[in-house]
Amino acid sequence: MSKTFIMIKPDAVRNKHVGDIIARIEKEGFKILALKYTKLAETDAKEFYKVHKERPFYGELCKDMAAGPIVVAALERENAVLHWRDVIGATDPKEAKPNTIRALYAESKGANSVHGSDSDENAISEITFFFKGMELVN
Ligand code: IDP
Ligand code: MG
Repeated sequence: MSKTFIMIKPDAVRNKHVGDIIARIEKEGFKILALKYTKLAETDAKEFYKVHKERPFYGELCKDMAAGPIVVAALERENAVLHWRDVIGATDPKEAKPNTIRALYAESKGANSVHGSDSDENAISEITFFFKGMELVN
């Protein structure tokens, strides 16, 4: 078993896809270890996405991520990081495979509905970023 961190981004919350995406999480066999509805301050978005700070879209990305409420969760499953990346699809919804979350719900490459950790190591640090001091359910 391994863990991943996922976020339902402001565009998907605004477009009322929270229920669909949580249903998909359960259908894909993930166990929910922690779940929170919250909103990022722009400074927190900058910290969360700091690996992208040299990229041209960084400013817009951080503004968009702080533009409205989000849902964040820590999930557990066999091969959690890679399985969730498969379920969400390519960054650009135009390139995402049919029935992936981004193909179904994303508005654009920036407003692409969901986040998923890219490694086991980043999963742990992203879970800590949002759930520090909180015991994960087991
Ligand atoms: P990922 O979310 O598929 O892992 P990353 O390359 O890690 O993609 O980029 C982080 C986020 O930055 C993306 O999910 C998307 O919201 C945004 N982003 C990435 N590339 C672009 C772009 O070319 N234009 C606008 N936003 C982008
Ligand atoms: Mg990424």
